[in-house]
This record gives sequence, C-alpha cells and structure tokens, in this order.
Amino acid sequence: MKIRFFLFLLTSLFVLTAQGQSLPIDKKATAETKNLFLNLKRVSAKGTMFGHQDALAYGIGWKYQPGRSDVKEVAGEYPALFGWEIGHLELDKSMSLDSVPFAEMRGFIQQVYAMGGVNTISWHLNNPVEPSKTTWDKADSTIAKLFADKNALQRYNSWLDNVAKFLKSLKGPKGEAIPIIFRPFHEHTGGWFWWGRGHATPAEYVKMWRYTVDYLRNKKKVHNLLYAYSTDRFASREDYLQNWPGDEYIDIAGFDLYHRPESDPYNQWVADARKMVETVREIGQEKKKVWAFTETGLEGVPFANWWTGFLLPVIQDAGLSYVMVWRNARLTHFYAPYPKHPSTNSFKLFLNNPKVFFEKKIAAENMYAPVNQ
Ligand code: BMA
Repeated sequence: MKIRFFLFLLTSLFVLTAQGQSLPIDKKATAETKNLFLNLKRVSAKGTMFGHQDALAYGIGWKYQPGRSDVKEVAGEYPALFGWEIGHLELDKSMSLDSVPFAEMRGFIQQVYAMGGVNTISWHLNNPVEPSKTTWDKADSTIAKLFADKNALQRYNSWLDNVAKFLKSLKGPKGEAIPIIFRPFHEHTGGWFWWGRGHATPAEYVKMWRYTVDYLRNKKKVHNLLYAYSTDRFASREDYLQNWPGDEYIDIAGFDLYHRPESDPYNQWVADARKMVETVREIGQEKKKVWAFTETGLEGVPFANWWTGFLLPVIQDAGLSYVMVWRNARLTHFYAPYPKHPSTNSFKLFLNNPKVFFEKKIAAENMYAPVNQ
C-alpha cells in the first residue's frame, strides 16, 4: 500500500512537472488558450499545420465572398491555420493596412474558431514616435526615443488599448475569448522595420517586447494570447536568441524565411530553411516551447513542384507546429495556388501527406478541448 502511494505521488509529480513546463507564459491564460497551447504541442508530434494569410478575406480575382478561399478551391478544404494582420488598428482606422475591415476580420476569426482551426495575428504597426511614419520607417532608436518621451509612450499605450479591445472582442459562441497566436515585432533580424536590426539594440527590443506583453496581460487583462517570437534569416543559435525576451515571455519559437530564387542560388533556400528549422526545434525542445515556420513562400509559386519538392523537405519530420504562407493579394503578389495554377498537383500531393494538416485533420484534433479527454 505504502509503495503504491509512493508511486502515485511520484507519477503525480512527473505529470505536474511536465505540465508546469508546458503551460503558456500567461498564468491567467483562459482555459481554451491553455488547451490550445497543450494541443499545439501534442499535435506537432503528429504533423504540421498548413496556414495561409488572409485566406478567407480575398484571393486571386475575388474579395469578401463568404466561404471562399483559394486554398479550399484547390485543395477541397481550408487551411488549418489562418493569419490576420492588424496594422492600422493603432490609428483608429476601420480597416487593416491590407484593406481588411476589422469587423470582417472578427467574423473570419470566429468562423475559423468555429470550424476548429487556429488563428494567428501579426502587427505591422506605424512608428509610435512619429505616427505618420509606417512600419517600414527606418528611423534609428525609435524604441529608445519612445521610452524617453512621455507623450509618445502614452500614444503607444493608447495603441495597445486598441489592440486589447480588438483581441478581447474575439468571442466564441459561449462568450469565451478566442485564443490567438500573437506575433508582434516580427522579422527583427532584418532591417526593414523600425524595430529591426540596426535600428534597435537587443536590449531595446527586449524592453519593447516585455513592455507590450506586460501591458496587454497585466494592465489590460488580455488572457487569450500565445506569444510567438519570429525572426527573419539568422546565422546561428546565438544569432536567433540575440533578442529573445526570456523564456517567460515567449510561447512559440518561430522564424520567417521567403524563397527568393532570383537572389539566391536555386536550391539554397531549402538548405538554409532546413538548418533554421533544426535550430528552432532544438531551442523549442530545450525550452519546452512550441516551434513553427511562421511565414514563408515563393512569390507567384513559379516552380510547379514547389510544395513537394521544396517546402516539404524543409518542414518534414521536424516537429513544427505550423508553416504559413503569405497572402494572395493579386496576380503579382501571391503565395498559395488558386484554381488552374501550375502548382496545384504538387499542392494536392502536399495536402495528402499524412504529416501535413489542413482543416479536416485539425478539426478532428479538438484544439480547444482539454488534453487527455
Ligand atoms: C507584405 C506585403 C504588403 C503588406 C504587408 C503587411 O509582405 O504583402 O503588401 O502590406 O506584408 O501585411
């Protein structure tokens, strides 16, 4: 009896420790958010979700037609993960910088949640020190200036208030908050955003990140977020971790890397991306986080075998939670196939890979239900 009790204690301790290491960074995360985090970990052992930015909002040759999605028209089903972009929410605009009305976006996010898919949000925010300047403003030391200027900081707080209000307005049928993978200040290893390399020191970046998380979580009581850190190209593990805000500030370790055959040798992207996938896997495993390929794509997908010949070798057997391609904005700027596109056959083969998850497989996984039920 005594031994059985001891064994019971020991097992409980193991389970508790494992779970303790596996919880989202927000101790007050809603039940559905906690469940999503644990399910992301569980499902990533089985396969990788495919995601598409703005998938329900528009595609090649159409805009805002209920139920439509280029991916669905090619694959017969929706992606598993959907990306949304809230740039310009901070400016009190009614639509995003990519012209998606926020009211519509809310509806799309609810639709995704209802069908068991996963939502992620990025934020190409303007420069909070000089708000008329865009996210691509390259003014140096914006973050240092922000924290040295009370008015600017107040402005940034009001931007976060807008973001918090929107995030809290995302509700499921029972009034529960819809969990969101939030991915701010992305691609910081590149120099094209005001928070990027060359325009902010690692210490400034970390300060900005922590301030943002603390404000949303502690001040605004937003508890439906998992936070994704997503670099652009990086050279090594040290490089990847240079701006890491701390294990207690990140839920998902990700990176973005586009395939640009015009500037790189044809096949270089596969080797580079694979190497980076291995690094985020190593870090994710060590730190007990989820890891993901947060943004990628080959503009226009000019290689008919891209999905199976290029993307699949990068993502396979790496425990990635998801891979997301960017938006189908127009004929000169798209990343997912649409009907009759030359890569549709390869896309269908990709979809049928047992380790690639689209909407049907992810719906069957009950991503918002408690794990072990
Ligand atoms: C870029 C392009 C832009 C867009 C921006 C933010 O990659 O797609 O057209 O405005 O992302 O979503």
